[in-house]
Amino acid sequence: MKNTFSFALALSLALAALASASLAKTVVHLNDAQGKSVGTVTLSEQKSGGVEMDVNLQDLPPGDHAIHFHQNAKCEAPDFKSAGPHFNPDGKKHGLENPEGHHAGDHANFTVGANGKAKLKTESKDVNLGADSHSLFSNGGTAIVIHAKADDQKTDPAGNAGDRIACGAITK
Ligand SMILES: [Cu+2]
Ligand SMILES: [Zn+2]
Repeated sequence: MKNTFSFALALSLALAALASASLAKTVVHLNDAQGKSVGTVTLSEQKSGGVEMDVNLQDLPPGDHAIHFHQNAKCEAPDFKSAGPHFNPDGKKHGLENPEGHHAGDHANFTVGANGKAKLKTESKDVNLGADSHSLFSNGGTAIVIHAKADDQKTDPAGNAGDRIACGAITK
């Protein structure tokens, strides 16, 4: 009887732990160079590994833009250089098409519509919200940076993507 109870308790604790692990989620608030909010990217850890990115941005220049995870959770306007280089726990080179790549922080370009808005769901398989070296919370956190131009996906170290026009810190 006592054993059955302990087993049931252990099972429910394990299930509760599993449920909370699968719900790891964080909302990243992005600001532009003038310090104005341009919306959010909500990150959700996926059971299959990787992180889903629910992008909800506004007041950005229309067209294709690079989006990356950068190394530091520091977004100091106006140039956002404080965010550092691309998140790169494996010491690789830049670009999804680079044979020596790619940084874990690299990502496909996204498009801002004529109305200045971007609403999409995308995913990065190279990062997580856990505790290992690929966690976006590593070393005090990382940042999402949006650039003025598209990423060419091969030029090291940053894909010729131009100025950093928006930034949001990723911290616990
Ligand atoms: Cu970048
Ligand atoms: Zn890169």
